Amino acid sequence: MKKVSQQIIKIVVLSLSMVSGGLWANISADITVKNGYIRETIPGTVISSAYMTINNMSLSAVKLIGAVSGVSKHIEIHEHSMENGMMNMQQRQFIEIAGQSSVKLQPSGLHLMIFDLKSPLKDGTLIPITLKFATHPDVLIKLPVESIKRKKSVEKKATKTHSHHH
Ligand SMILES: [Cu+2]
Repeated sequence: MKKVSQQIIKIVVLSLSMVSGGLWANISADITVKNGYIRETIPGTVISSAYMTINNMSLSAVKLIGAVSGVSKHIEIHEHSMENGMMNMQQRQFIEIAGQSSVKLQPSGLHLMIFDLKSPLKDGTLIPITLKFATHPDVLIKLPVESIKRKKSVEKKATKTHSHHH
């Protein structure tokens, strides 16, 4: 009887930690994606970029080797870097995420570059993206489209309020 109740508690704790992972937490067995978003398309352009934190909870390293989505036939892994005081953007073949660690894709750093958008991405919509790994099953995530303006106000709010774990 004691064993059973302990197991139930474990399950409850596990599901609680998933919920507290955030509204846009995307769960697979050992890879989670948090704080993801896609930039709203700037009028007159057909590109966008996606940002997120990819957490690898397994003991071994995983390699993100690409991404696919219905909104575009062409998504690349990119990295911004400073070279001789100039901002440079380079394509990367993969992003390695060491065991039990995470990698942050963020403005002015690593990002997914989305080319040739079939239609403009609108603020507030959710875009499915499939992340491809070298030695791990695909991870399907859904990222909200956010305008630069709204992203800034959300960040402001987040620093003001404490997060509550229910
Ligand atoms: Cu880029």
